[in-house]
Amino acid sequence: MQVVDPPVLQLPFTRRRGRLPHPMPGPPALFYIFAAAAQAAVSPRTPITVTGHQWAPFISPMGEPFRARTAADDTLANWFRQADRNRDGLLTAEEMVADAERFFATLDTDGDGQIDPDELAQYEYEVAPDVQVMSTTKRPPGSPPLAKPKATDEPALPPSDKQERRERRQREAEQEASLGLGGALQGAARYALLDIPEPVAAADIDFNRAITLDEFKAAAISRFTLLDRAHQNRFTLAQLEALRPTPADARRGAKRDKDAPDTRVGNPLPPRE
Ligand SMILES: [Ca+2]
Ligand SMILES: [Ca+2]
Repeated sequence: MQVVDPPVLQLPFTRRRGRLPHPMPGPPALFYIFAAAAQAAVSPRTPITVTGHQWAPFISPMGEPFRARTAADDTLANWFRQADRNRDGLLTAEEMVADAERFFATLDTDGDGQIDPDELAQYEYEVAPDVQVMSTTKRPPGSPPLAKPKATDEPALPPSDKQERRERRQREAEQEASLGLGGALQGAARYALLDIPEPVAAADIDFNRAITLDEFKAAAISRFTLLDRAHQNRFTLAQLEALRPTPADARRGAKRDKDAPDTRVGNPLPPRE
């Protein structure tokens, strides 16, 4: 079964970065396909489709989502085993670069050697809508749904006031999230080992809104260095497991102790040459 996020919560990175090269419907106009209703949801204008997923994916250091098919699926291990090409249980920088190269080829759909803005939009809307900042944080595979929030003691409001208040909260939450306030992890960082909300766009070192293979490979090396905390030029799956964010880290609105050291690993941009 698939579930979708409320359309109003979609705040993709690409729309915030500037105008797209072709007209694209705003989030409220987007089509959301439920597995059961896929056949019915067809538009003659073929808008971009955002597909919701029930469970949290694992998002690889380069931004590739790995989704659980069953509650027992270990999505981090699935990525690790795929990237560990010689199957020695260790991931090296070379293997991580090779993995980045493979994923890059799937994103560069027109094969011109760079991820263009429209290909970036395709990544953010279709490949990994989970990276969108205001999308609802998914629960780990197999975990039970969260209990519904308790009814508050607030007096019942007329529908218009309620709506106004909801919209105001929504605006405040969006603003807080876009400013990185609140301490909760953002976008892909909720499901990843590194604190990089949009791992593909973050590889655009020269900010020209296109990501070349060289930029993507440089990002892979930089991210490998961040993950290689023991400085052994390799790491194991067990070492990565320890870096996974907990559901509490990922919860929107979760507050961090202001005096606590920030143990999240970030700094997504490789050094300039
Ligand atoms: Ca290996
Ligand atoms: Ca391209």
